[in-house]
Amino acid sequence: MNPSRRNFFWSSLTGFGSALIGRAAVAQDTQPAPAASRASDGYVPVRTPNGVTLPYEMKDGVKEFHLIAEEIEHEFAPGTKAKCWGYNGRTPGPTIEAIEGDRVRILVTNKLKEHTTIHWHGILLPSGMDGVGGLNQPHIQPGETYAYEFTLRQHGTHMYHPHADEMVQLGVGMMGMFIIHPRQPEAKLVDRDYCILMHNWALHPGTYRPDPSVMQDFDLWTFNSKVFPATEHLVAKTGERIRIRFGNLSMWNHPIHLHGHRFLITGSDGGRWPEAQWRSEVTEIVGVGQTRDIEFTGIAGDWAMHCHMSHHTMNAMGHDLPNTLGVDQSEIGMKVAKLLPGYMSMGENGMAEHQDHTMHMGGPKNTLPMMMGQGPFGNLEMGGMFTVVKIRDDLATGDYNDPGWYKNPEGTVAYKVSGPGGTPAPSPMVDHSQHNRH
Ligand SMILES: [Cu+2]
Repeated sequence: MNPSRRNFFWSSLTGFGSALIGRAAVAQDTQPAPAASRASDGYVPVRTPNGVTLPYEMKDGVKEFHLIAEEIEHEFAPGTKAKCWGYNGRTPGPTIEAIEGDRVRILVTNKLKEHTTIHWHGILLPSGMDGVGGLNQPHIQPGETYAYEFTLRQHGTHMYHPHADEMVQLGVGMMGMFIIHPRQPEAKLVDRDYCILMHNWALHPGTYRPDPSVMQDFDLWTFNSKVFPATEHLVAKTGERIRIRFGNLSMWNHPIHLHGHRFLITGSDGGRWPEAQWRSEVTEIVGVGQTRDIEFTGIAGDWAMHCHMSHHTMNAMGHDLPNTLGVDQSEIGMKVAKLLPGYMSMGENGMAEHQDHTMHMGGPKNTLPMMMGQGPFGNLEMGGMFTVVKIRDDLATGDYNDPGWYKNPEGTVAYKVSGPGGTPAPSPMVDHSQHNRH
């Protein structure tokens, strides 16, 4: 970014500069794919995978946003829909994005059948704007619109959610992210800026509404309310500096693990940390109610990024299965299947076979298979909080389109040496176009 140009935007919080930023935000909402360039925006707009950024209007120097709390139909992945609650037709609600020093007004219209409020999680503001129903304000009744208005006195990765009937309203999807860019240029600039809000859901097999009373035994673990393989892949160019901002409004802590890179933890809802506090990690726990920013330089490849709680990368499953590992069940399995069509136990040798079984065995209605996803080499056997970070040499700046699977350079794929399958096969992903040039 060009700091002098950016200073121009900061010095003109009303007027021309801000109007430009406002248009970019609207454009990003209607076409979520490309982020505008730094030069025209003053910052790299945050991209919310599977989501959108909330547009705003400049009104007398105030950025005015509008959130509508309402019931929605949400698809976690093709095959599972549910009646959830969210904002502006989606869960999570649109990402609010602004700059330190901005004055913001957020109108909140309640189209639910019970009262609600919004709490601006981690944001420094007057007590009466903090959104705890009964403590800081009267509840927003059905049909009412309230205005929250405050000046942003900080930067960082923040969240918003109701502070009214919290267990229910959060449990069925009401939440969003609130990103505040710093007023001064960051010492180390990023080229791509992603945000992912994590949640958990108890959508019992065969049902259509998430059960908000569940405390621990959740069925669906989501990045921006999607489960793999419906989670959007994160795309970047080799050598770019990438930031991913994680927020956690679920009921578990999530150790987020990125393959192929060492990343730095550079910030949180406390803003961007002083560089001396940055830590080098490959896994970082994002606790309940916390946010964490990670930054790294992209290395070419297809890299898994997922929660390391292994049940959190599975979709709906029963957790009270008898442990049949090492037990030959062929005879008993046939007997049970006669009584219970579609019966599937944990396998004798493991559960990997389940992804293939789901091709021919019907599960309960509106329920995803436990393991899903196809890669270039076969079944991924994943679900839930899993996605792929795709980093490519030949990507244009600001191009967020899915580049397809990585073409591994020759000699860089694990290969079979021996086994019952006969002659070792050559790597299926050799890039012959590259090979021919050598
Ligand atoms: Cu997790």
